[in-house]
Amino acid sequence: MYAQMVKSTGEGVKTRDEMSPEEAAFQDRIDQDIKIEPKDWMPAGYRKTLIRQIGQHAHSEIVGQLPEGNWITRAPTLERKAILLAKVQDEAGHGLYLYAAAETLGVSRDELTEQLLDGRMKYSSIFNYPTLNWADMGAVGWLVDGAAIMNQVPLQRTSYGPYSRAMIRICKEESFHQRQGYDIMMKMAQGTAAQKAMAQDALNRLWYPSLMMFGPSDADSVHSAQSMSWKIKMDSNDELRQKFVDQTVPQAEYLGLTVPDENLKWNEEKGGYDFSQPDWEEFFDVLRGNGPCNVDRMEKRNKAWDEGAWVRDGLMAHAAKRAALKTAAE
Ligand code: BYC
Repeated sequence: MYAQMVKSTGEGVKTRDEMSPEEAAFQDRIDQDIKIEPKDWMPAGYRKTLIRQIGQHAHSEIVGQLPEGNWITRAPTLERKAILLAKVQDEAGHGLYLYAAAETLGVSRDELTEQLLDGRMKYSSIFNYPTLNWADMGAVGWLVDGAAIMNQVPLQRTSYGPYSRAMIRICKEESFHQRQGYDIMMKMAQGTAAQKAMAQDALNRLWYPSLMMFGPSDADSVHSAQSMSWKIKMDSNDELRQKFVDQTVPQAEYLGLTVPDENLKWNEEKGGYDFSQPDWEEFFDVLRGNGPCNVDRMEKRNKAWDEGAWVRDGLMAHAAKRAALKTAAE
């Protein structure tokens, strides 16, 4: 139902005949793979879609620090703690590159943050699920970062210059994140029976939420058609989900773990796996704020924002004083 509701708000893709000369020239540049830069003319819808997608992506990186940050103090060895700390710090960096990319479109980081905190902007559904034990750190790195890379590697070629350049660095770091997660899974899967059971349990709980990261099915995706014609998105939600399943199933087999899907089967004809879809009702319910951790995540972000107010105020006062001194000296 929610899918139908959001779908009805989607705008149709204009045909060439419906485009103004400016819009047609813009589409030509996109079709020729010429990057769009901040000072170039762009349709209002292109700017709006980018702000929504990049902003949502930035928020996901920042909120995504919470489920993993929760485990830094409980990592089993000093080495694992240092690796996890570095990964969580990387996510903060990703958020910052992405906020900076969004700022080139005329929206400030503070405005975006306020929209996240009052619920007007989304962040990835996956971060509304809890991380219950150490195996979840492995599964998050392997599956969640694995899904993130699957989505973000094509975005390195996205049409908006600052976004595509941010993606290049982010993807390099995500690749390390995915490897560290798989390494944790390997250790657990080859450990004691209890450790292997923890790894299997983490896979069982995080498999379907990871499939949801790619967004609703193509039939229910509101923005895909327009975003793909503007090359803001390079592949459809279902195409990326299929690639993710095809890449991840052999990795699970190598670990000796079982993907929790009775319908999972190699389909020779299509050259990929047949698999069960996630529970889309659950997905839309999480988007409405009813996931297991939505309330907690937003409380933590609001608290961090409120407690950081004195730092922002201090910086603004310092900047104002410097500006006043500069004016007085001129
Ligand atoms: N979660 O028309 P659709 C990461 C919303 S985390 C929440 O298909 P679109 C990482 C969608 O916004 C990964 N909402 O949308 C960080 C839309 O609602 P609105 C973050 C979702 O945008 C730390 C509605 O559903 N990656 O990297 O064309 C540690 C209809 O969907 C989700 C990105 O953000 C979802 N999963 O396609 C580890 C990548 N899916 O906005 C890892 C960039 C859909 O109209 N983003 N919705 O109210 C994208 O590629 C696209 O935005 C999506 C969705 C594929 C996610």
